[in-house]
Amino acid sequence: MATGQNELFKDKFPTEAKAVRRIFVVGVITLGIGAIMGVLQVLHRTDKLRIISSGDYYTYLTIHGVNMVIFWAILAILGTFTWAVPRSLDRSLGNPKFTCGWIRLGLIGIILAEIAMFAGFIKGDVPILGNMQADVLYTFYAPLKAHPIFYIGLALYVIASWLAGFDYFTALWDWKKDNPDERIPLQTFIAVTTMMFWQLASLGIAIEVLFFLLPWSLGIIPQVDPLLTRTLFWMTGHPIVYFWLMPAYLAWYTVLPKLSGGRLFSDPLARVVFILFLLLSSPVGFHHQYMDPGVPNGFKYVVMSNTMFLLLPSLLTAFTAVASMEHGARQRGGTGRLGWLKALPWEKPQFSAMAFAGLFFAAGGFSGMVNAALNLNYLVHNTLWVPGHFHLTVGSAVTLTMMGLIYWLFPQLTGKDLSLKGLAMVQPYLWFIGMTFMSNAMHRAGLAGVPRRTAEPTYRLFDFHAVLGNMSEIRWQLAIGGVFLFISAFAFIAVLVASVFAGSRIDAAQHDFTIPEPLSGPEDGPLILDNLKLWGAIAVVLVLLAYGVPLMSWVTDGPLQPGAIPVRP
Ligand code: HEM
Ligand SMILES: [Cu+2]
Repeated sequence: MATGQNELFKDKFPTEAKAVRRIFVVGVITLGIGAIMGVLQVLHRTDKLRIISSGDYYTYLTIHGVNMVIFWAILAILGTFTWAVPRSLDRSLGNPKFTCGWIRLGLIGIILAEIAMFAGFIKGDVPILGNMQADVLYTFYAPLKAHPIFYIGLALYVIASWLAGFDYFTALWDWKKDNPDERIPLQTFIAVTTMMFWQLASLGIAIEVLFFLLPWSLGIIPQVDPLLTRTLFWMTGHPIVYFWLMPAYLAWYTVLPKLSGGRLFSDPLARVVFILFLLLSSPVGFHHQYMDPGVPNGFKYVVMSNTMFLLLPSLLTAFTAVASMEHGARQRGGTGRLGWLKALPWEKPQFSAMAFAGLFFAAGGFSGMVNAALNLNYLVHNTLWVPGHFHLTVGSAVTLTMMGLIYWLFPQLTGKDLSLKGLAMVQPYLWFIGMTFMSNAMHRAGLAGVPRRTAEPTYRLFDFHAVLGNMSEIRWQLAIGGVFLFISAFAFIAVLVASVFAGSRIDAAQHDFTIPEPLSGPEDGPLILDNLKLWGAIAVVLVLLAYGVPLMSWVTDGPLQPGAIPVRP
């Protein structure tokens, strides 16, 4: 199941290792771009350092959001899976040209979208291309409109991610032919179920961009329906948050137990979790539309109940991750009810980053329950509470886990050791301090009604009391937290750059990068868990039920109504 005890991934699978390195290099660059925009934004809105103009705020915010969650987070997924699938199947992906092709396509998409976003800083028209900008925020739905190049770039990028999925599917098919009676290795199971729900869920965004936003931006159709395009956006926009989380889950289920010195608690439980995500994450996108007038309240209530079911796989994950860590700590000599925590390798950034990520995820889960509750959502909707929530989840649970995973994978992908070890050791701690300040302050500011997505959240020289503390103190915490995060992000980048250029060669014989077998293996769970066709079919039916009803009624009440304005170009 695993690569040979002492053989590095890069020696066993040179083509895949090169692909993973490329994906991670681009991902880390986009993380750096995002971090620069992030710190400028936070200092601007808190009135601590104003070197950008408020008029450009949406340009910064779009570049920040898109680079962080559409580029960095998704590249993290593709890099992780491109490593995990060949590693766990113990065979090459099989078609290097295809792999190289989707990576190039994705890169072209990124470059096009970046050009359109950065053009937002240019005042006036660009020769030939006209008024170029993409100040549309990372949710990019109508009525904000971007230059066509932005939508074309995103479309190519999404297509590249689909092709990546097919790359993993075909590897699994080929493996199955040779191993008809074996259980699918866990890492491949995770990658494949994840790509299945992503392909299903991203149909929403694909339809939105190709049939509505792009033709509208090109001037082919005069207008689009905001409610319809928002719905299509959130059909993808909710499952995408689980898509972002999956490489972190993969790391928590398969790498974290090893880093803690133990073994995964239960493989079948992990499979159940990923099947639940496949089934449940797509039909609940409407919970982002609790405030949309065109969606009936009773329907919103049903969506809320479905959303709450999604807590189950997350709670199962919390249980399994902690149980595996405790098992590891006890193997290392840890004792006591909580005393075992001291026996964990907190000095290793690979471990500490993932452990802090898990803590942030637990906190993010709680604020997420508030977002998901229909009545509480009215209180926090579009306030700074919401960025407070997702900086804990995608901004920390995913980002920190990926930092830890990249530290761990670095020697296996390059044959070199990490340099600047002291800096690497403190880097996750800097993130931990920064995010504790920033997200806590964001949540509290949100409770006090401070809006998100604005350069001027309050009048100058005007202070008011929040639920706890006051505005000027909250703003200081935001600014200090943001600066720590920025330093941490660049410490991570500095460690990687230094290691690429100055890392010493490792002796593979001295290292063990294998992943131990779980305490309870796949054979302890029923075979039906591996029936991906069945789960995929149920997922499709659930999406049809969730989206079919509202879409049908909009069509019959709208264009198909007698006397309605005909659809015209
Ligand atoms: C370098 C550290 C970071 C800082 C200082 C930072 C700061 C901020 C601030 C202050 C906002 C809210 C701005 C507003 O609503 O007016 C924001 C928004 C956002 N951040 Fe971050 N952030 C950081 C890292 C991240 C990471 C790692 C992610 C995800 C992987 C992320 C994803 C987002 C997204 C998606 C938005 C919303 C953009 C929008 O509203 O369209 N950020 N960030
Ligand atoms: Cu959601």
